[in-house]
Amino acid sequence: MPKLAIDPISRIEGHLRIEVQIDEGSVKDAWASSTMFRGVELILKGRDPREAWAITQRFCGVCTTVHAFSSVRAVEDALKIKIPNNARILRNIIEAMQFVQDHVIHFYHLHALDWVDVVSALSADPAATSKLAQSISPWPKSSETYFKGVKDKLAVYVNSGQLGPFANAYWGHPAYKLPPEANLMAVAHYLEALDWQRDVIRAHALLGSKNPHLQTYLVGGMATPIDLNSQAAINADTVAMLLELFKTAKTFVDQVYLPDLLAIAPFYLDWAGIGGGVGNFLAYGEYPDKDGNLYFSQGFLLNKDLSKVYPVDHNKITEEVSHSWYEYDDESKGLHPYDGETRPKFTGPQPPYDFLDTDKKYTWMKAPRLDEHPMEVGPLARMLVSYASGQKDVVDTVNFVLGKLGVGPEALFSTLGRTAARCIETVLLANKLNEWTMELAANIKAGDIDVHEGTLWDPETWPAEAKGWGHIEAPRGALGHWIHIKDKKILNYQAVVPSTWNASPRDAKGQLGPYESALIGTPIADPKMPLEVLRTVHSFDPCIACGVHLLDADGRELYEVSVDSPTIAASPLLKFRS
Ligand code: NFE
Ligand code: MG
Repeated sequence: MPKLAIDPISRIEGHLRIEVQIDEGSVKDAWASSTMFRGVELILKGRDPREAWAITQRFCGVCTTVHAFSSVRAVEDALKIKIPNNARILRNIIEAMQFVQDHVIHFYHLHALDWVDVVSALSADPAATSKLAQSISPWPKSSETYFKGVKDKLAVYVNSGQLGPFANAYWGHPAYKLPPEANLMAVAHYLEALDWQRDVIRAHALLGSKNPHLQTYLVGGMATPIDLNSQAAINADTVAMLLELFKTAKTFVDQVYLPDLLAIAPFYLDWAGIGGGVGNFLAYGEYPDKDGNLYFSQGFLLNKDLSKVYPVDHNKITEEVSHSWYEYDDESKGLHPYDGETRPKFTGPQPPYDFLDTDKKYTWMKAPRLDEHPMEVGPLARMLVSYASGQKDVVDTVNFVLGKLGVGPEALFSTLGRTAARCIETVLLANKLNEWTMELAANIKAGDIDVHEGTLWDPETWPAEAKGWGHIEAPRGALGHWIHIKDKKILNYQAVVPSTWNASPRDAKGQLGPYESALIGTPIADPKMPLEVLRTVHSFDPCIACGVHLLDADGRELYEVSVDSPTIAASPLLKFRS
């Protein structure tokens, strides 16, 4: 059977290689390989647990904030610290703003061009595009003149041969189905979203001094002071600016992102039957209210069965390495993150090579499992777990979208379902931003300006040894950090992140990971232009930087990296000393 390798898959963070076996026009087998290797966790050992967030946040520059939150929560769990109400609200606001920005960027800048043919937009009629845009949304940038301007700008790119962000795509591929006017409208929104995301993320600068990598996290709460009489603290002006930014955020989500999804999806309803994947879905849940109830539910589903939500027991989470470039003493089973080991051992081919030896080890991703099940995590997992749990906002919004598309809940188990779920949760969180900011303002008005629990800050108050689990929902899914503290220092630290779950390779039992499983059955019109593979892989929003990291318990020097790489597929160039 012919095999095909796509390396690197672009429009993602980091380096991902996908190998597929194609027969009779569809994918028969698939392998996901992270070709990138990093070493951030290495420097955590021996450090003060209170500063781990500042280092772990650097796992990734795309999902900023999430590794900081997971880290402070892991320490808080270990030391039994309860954070003040205002800190909870500030965390919800920062995290939800991260989701809203990240999901819009994903839809327009990382995923839309799998569905939108930019070159076709050049044959659009601006008047008809205006009519289309006005028929689906009250968004004001919709005149004929406006769309003519966008078309002219695009023509300059294309005619000069300098496609910029629109280079390296399969323009004209038969799997593109949108009429030219829908393509032009989507290209206009692609460009608008670039400006929008830069503007609205100023909310992070207000609450965290900068973006990415906010600076106001703190074990025990937040380091953002609240003081109505200070210009250097959260005050009435800050609240007013946040509300204004969140209005801008919500308007774009409601009037551009959601209408675009609903306008584009009907042309691709066949993708509601493609890309279902492992069918098991895990969500840790997120966004606690003042009583600790989560806005998005926690739980897991098995075999696409929405009738039963199972409770999550983190003690049943393991990581396996039977197909990963690491060593365990016994590779027939996984290790819980508290006992986690990361002993890299690269055994892949040296370049140049055509294909990886996928019967053996073939990736830098470990294989996380929950009670030995591979799990999909991310927006679809969150929406399904909340939907199956009866969370009203989720049920209503999911049903609204399904109704508009004329499909049932079974359509969610697909590439299109994954992309729709991301939009649905963005709509919900864009609403909550305003609500949580008003909740914060009401607390401040009532005289509650507490943001940090200080009594357990002093390491002298800590037990000699403690372990903790910090979890959060990151934009790409369930994220956990596990910390083992001994004598006030970090003894062991492991992160099991969303893209590790989704980009997981096979395990010792031969069970495929979510990307791999989702690719099977994908139709391929032309193996030389595997657009369809990109659609399904991108629907997960891969981030390889997050998914690969390393901890060497002994602090040994582990590897040398050759910098004269002829390609950006780095792993075959790694040379190990030990
Ligand atoms: Ni680097 Fe991340 C998110 C985390 S993905 S993007 O969302 O954690 O694995
Ligand atoms: Mg890890």
